[in-house]
Amino acid sequence: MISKVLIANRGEIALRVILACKELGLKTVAVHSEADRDALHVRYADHDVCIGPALSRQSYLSISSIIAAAEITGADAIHPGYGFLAENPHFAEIVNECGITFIGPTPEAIRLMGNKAKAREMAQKAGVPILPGSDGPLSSVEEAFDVARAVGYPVILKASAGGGGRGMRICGDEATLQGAYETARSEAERAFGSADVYVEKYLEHPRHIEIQVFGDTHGRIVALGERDCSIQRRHQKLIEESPSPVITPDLRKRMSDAAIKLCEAVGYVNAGTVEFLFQDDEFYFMEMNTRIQVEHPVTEEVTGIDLVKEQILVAAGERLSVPHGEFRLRGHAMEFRINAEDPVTFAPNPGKIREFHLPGGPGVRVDTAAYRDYVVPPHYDSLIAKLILRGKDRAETIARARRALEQFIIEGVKTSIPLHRAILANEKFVKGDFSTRFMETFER
Ligand code: MV4
Repeated sequence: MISKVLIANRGEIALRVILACKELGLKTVAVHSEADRDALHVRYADHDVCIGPALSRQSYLSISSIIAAAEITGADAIHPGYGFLAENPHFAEIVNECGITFIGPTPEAIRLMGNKAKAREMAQKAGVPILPGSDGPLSSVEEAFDVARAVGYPVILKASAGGGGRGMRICGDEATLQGAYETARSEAERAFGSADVYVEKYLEHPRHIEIQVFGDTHGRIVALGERDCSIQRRHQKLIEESPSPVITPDLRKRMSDAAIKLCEAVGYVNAGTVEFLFQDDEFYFMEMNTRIQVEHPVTEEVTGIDLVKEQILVAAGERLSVPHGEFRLRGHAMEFRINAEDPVTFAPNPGKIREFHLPGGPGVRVDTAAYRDYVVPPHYDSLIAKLILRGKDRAETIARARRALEQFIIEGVKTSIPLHRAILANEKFVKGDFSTRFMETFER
């Protein structure tokens, strides 16, 4: 069993995990940097340990400091949240070797899925549809030419060790591919420590649809519906929703079966997400994330499952609480990421929050660790709140989103609230008619 959980994270997700622990009757340990002394996750935890200076590398990314904090406080489990060390297989391995329960998948699963070329190969072997492209990493530019000629231009070069949009290159013809190949390799080497790149057919206007999956240590794996995350800018998601306006029950079933097949192939346990590109009624495996995601509340709202509590219980060896048999999504949910940033340039806008008033009422949930007079530090990502709405259908959810964004008062820092209001006034968004390129042409 687990009795004391250290949360190796900060911000809203650290608080989210603490709340789950409290409901399970578990003790909590917050770790924090020197910049986060006044953070809410520190206030709400039973114990807190300062693990280093503001800089992430010296605090939230410092494996030795975090392990030391766990040893000192007697924590018997560590929840990594998202970002920071959440998908670092080395960290998961060390946690396990110290006799501490890592609340997440095995280091092997994290490592396998962290290699995007390998993940693609495993997906193909498991019978999951992938886009036509190279078999594993490319060994020469000539091989890239051969594959591109076979699948047809445009193609996309991706770093094997990349992911989340980093280290990608779209090539419309052979000349572009010639130039991009070496640049992509050297960039990948510098950014990820591996020059491996692979190539696949490029889709011009896909939607980003991801399936929430969950495995327990008794060999059961379930799929908990999809999230449509197509509304994003510069690979930062802005709005996520479930169900997707374009996914039929038949497609949901087929995508879920595909996601489960991949999980079975890697012996997946705990929470995960299988990402797909969706275009012209076909879906293709993109990558798998081996963590709880920022947008997990959207799934919680339509399934009624507390995914974070489930993560802890499954890590403690319990069976999934999800009932067997027919599975349905109930109503509709959307999440709006509220960042402390300039709504036009998207540049981070840290500083003191002078006024902070949360929306409430039916169907409204806000996941945040911010408060009035809180100073948003410049050292970390700019997410200060997630506004989550639930409704009986998409129309009611949108109506709630509009009024909740009107009700939300944040002063002192610029936020993405005005941008969200503008998106909610866009006819195509309201119709559900969009792709991942929506923001490229979005005009306010
Ligand atoms: C693609 C693609 C089109 N075709 N792959 C971006 C994030 C990374 N996970 C992979 N990405 C993409 N891969 C092929 N073959 C388009 C994207 C993409 C994208 C995907 C999901 C959400 C937003 C996106 C924005 C730009 C590009």
